[in-house]
Amino acid sequence: MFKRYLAVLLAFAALALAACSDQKAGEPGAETAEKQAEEVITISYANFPPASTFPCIQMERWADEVEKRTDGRVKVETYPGGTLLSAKNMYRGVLEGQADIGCLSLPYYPGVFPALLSVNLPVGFTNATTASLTLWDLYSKLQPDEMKNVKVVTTFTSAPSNIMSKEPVRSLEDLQGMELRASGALLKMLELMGAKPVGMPMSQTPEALQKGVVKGLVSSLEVLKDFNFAELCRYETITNLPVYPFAVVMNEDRWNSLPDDVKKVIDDLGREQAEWTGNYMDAHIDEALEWSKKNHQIEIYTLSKEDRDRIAEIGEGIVDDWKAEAEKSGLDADAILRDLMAFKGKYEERFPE
Ligand code: 3IO
Repeated sequence: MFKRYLAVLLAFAALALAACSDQKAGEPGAETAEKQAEEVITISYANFPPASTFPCIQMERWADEVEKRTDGRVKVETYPGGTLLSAKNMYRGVLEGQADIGCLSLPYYPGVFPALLSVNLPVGFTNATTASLTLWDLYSKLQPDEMKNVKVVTTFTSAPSNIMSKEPVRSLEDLQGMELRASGALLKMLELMGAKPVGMPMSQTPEALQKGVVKGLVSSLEVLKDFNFAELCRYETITNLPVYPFAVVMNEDRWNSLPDDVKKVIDDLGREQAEWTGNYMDAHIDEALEWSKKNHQIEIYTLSKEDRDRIAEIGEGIVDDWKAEAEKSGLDADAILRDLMAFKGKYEERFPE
């Protein structure tokens, strides 16, 4: 009896020893590296507008590309429509790690991103591809302090902004006192043009239009289809006002925790994604306008030379205001504008209107 007990005990001891020595015998790094390679890394990505809109279309494209290029080792969980973070909570939520990645419309954060908000100025961008690549190049060159607490994954912009309204705006005269939703530099511009600008994120605009809090909005025209704004805003006025710059940012600790090969996949995608999104936006605007004409019989107006000159004059003042603000933040505003215009010029040649 005792002998048998001893035998079992010895067998267990032998097994335990074998297990120990096994672990010691193996190369210590190899097993963990192998495990890491098998482990799926899940990254959460928050976005504020509905899934059908361009910031979310580009998010799904980026997620697919990252999953493909890492052979499925990275899984990106996307949260459109403010289901994880709302427009105004996005930046804080990423800094605090509630989401790994978040999509920021920079004009929603006055004073927070002074250098990159130069791309929100009335400098005459004619398409989203040019503006998106200009923003990416400007970010890459400046590496501004305002982004030092996050990893910038990509950047892009909307297309130039135009007026979409419930009542026709055929001239600046028609605009007087009209409540229009906008954000960023457009607020001051619209005020000087005689409108009554109301600042709010795009995600709150459908309700504001429904309730009559605003009589229209100022943004890129693809929203006529993607939010079905064409139903309420049948009148569109071409103004070629500023684009909205966006940055997709990642929590810095989360970024630092990623393996080098995954970091490389994400880094390699940054500029490509900016161009992809610009292309998507520019093509989608044409499609959305066709759809809106067909389904809601929208009317499109252009302004007189006189009104356009007046808007250009107002725009110069807006640039001066930004310069003063940027200099207060310790930035070399003239140098930033010079870089911005140089990148813009380069891409305009490659992507003419
Ligand atoms: C925008 C924002 C969210 C969804 C679709 C959009 N199209 C253009 C914009 C830019 C804009 O107006 C904004 O508020 O960021």
